[in-house]
Amino acid sequence: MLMSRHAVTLSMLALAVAPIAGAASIQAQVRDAAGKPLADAVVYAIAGANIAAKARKVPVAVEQIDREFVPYVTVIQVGTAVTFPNRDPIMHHVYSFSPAKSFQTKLYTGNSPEYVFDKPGVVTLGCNIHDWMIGYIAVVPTPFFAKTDANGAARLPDLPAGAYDVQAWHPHQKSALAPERVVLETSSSPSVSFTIDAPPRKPKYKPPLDRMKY
Ligand SMILES: [Cu+2]
Repeated sequence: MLMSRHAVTLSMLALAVAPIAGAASIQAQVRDAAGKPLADAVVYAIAGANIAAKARKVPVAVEQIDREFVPYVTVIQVGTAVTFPNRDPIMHHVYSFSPAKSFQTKLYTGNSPEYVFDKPGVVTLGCNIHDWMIGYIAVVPTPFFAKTDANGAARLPDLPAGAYDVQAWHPHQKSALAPERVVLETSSSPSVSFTIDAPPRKPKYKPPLDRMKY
């Protein structure tokens, strides 16, 4: 009697943890044309039709710090809300003319309004006051995304088994890449690598702060 009750409890526990234990992941390595690790590349996986994908729409902030957008590259799922907090003691005027999301927040300090990015695509951010300020938001139609670190590495965790098209993008890329087809077994963790011909950022002239009007 006691043993069978114990057995039931254990099997229920096994069921409850099964989806996490069985999840797969993808390790991505991105390099530039010279073979060097490429940071700030976006890697995302488009799931096959029969894969249940939970939305990942945690609101994000793209800050302005020391007259730069931080982070330089942001990746979000379509439908995510974004704010643009200005942490500087001077005003910024953030805008985008990109088709995926066009908006502007006129001269302000502190918090900005919240904008929902409801279309996939690349959004280029600028500031009307500070010509050199530039940032990017990649709006992707999937909850499975990551950004490469300084070693050019990115990991897509907690993926249900199935087929995916894995895509890489970088704001400096000279041409678009073809996706890599990856078929994930339960608990597997395959690696994919991408080479993106993306020259380093060439920052525009940024005048010293004491010469600025704003
Ligand atoms: Cu500015």
